[in-house]
Amino acid sequence: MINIQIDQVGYRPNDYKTATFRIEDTNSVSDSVKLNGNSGNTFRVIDVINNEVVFESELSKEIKSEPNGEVNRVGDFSSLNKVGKYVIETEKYGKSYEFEIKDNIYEDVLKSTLKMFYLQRCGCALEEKYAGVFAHKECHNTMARIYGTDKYIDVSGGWHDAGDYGRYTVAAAKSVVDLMMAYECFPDVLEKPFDIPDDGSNVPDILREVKYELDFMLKMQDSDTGGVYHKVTCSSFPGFVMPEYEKDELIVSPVSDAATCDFAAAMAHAYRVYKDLSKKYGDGAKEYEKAADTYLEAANKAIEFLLTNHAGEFVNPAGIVTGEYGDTDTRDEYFFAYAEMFNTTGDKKYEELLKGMDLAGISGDFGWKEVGDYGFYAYLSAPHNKDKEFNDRVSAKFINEASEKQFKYLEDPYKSTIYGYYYWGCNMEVANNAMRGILIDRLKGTNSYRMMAHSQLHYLLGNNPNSKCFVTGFGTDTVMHPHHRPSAAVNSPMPGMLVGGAEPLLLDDVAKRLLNNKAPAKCYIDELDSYSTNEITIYWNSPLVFLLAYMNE
Ligand code: G3I
Ligand code: 9MR
Ligand code: ZN
Repeated sequence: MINIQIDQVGYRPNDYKTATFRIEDTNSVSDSVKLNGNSGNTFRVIDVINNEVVFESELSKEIKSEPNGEVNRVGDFSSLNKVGKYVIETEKYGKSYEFEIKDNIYEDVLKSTLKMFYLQRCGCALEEKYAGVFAHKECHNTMARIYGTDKYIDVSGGWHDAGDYGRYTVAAAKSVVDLMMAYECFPDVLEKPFDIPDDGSNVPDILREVKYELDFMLKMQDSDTGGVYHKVTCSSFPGFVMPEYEKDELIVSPVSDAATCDFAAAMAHAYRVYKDLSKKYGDGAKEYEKAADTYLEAANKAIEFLLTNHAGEFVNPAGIVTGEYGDTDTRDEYFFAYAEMFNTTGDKKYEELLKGMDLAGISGDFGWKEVGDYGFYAYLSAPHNKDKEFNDRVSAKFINEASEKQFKYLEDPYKSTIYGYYYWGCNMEVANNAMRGILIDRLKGTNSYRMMAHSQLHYLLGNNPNSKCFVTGFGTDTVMHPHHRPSAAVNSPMPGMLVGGAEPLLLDDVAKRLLNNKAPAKCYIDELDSYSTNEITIYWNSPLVFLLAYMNE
């Protein structure tokens, strides 16, 4: 067992770098272990090429950590900024995995987490040249039946949501908005290609890939009312087959308010990103600019629906058992929609709608369910004249919630912002929290979330109590059995996917069987059937892309 955890992908020379030492495993009463060894309050970093000690420093005092089920110490080696290959060592706690310090260390993992979206494409064939063993024939291209009717529509395209092949509007919206924000914040980094089929347009791969999803989303809008269908799936999940073998009837589930709001928000945002692309990328981008107009029209139609109708909360209709993505509180979704519309159009009418909402009741976060932070950021970053008093209130709300999260990270020996609060897909929140900090720093022109952002990435890439690099294809102890149908079908993990992480409620049979008695942060298992801890999704990857783009700046 490795008792010294580090970022297994490595560090850039000037990154914030801490290693976490497990000195006692108090995980459960029955398997409590006291690690042996002699005293030693220091740790050393050894250059593995010439076996020299290049750094030595004090360990922190002991920290008893209930959520991790451990007693830990922490070693800070941020000031070691020499490029090289290293291992951390102590007499007492053994060795870490080897790791590198290098410029551009996160280049490949960024490329791979972006390529993941292409590999999740639905409705088209994936060529071997780009997809390797994940190549497949066209999938899910039949007309889809609108639930409860005998009307069929074309909703082909987009990305498979996760380990399953459903396509869900609220999940899609989060993913595209994260990726667009990443491009807006770090265009130079994200203009780099990531090996997807060319279209001769000179538009960056990331925007071409996002358009693939946006164009699918357009098809999910009911052309009569402007309302947006919640999802398209078969009635239940298939076995572990490649996507073209899921051949059951596709069913479009009813329109929901959440889907319509998130759709309006994403489309309004997309208009800003796509409208002027030919200035930067030449005439080949004209077609993208045309799409931008379509996105704004679609957003307007969705808003019309929202102002005059209520589709209500989504619950799975009888007979449909795929992911529900239900939400009982859609105030944050409305806020998101109106704020993005305000940012895009500058129309005061949207600011009035926002001001008419009770801010205190709007839940923050960058989730599929809680989307308030997207709304807050869209409002705060809007380039128009704003109501100063309201702007201050939104600003306070966005920033106060962030500082609570930053505080938690300082307490955790593994420096994670989700310390003591793990749930299905919580690795997303790790990336989300970093993204929020980075966005706040950009709004304020500060650099106060730098260390927090760095350590969130280090947590995801190996500095966690599971000793696991949570991104497939990377790290020394990497995820091998994600709950992901294509990976299971070809018996090899598709690279570049972030898994969900610890879920102490033990919500699948494998977790119930194997994680019983584990400390909350250790309720993770690299098993195919553990969908509550080891699945992947497009909207867990998307904030990670944002964070990695920042780390590649
Ligand atoms: O909203 C509550 C929050 O108030 C509470 O503090 C927290 C702590 O447990 O839980 C929150 O609810 C969680 C909810 O997600 C929102 O985050 C539930 O516990 C949790 O069980 C629920 O998990 C969702 C899961 O579906 C089951 O519904 C995941 O977020 C969501 O990512 C996942 O999505 C599935 C799709 O349905 C199907 N496709 C795969 C995808 C990934 O597993
Ligand atoms: O594969 C499904 C995954 O995408 C979902 O997140 C999860 C929860 O809805 O369900 C998975 O499907 C399982 C189903 O719920 C129960 N029978 C076994 C299925 C595959 O593991
Ligand atoms: Zn498909």
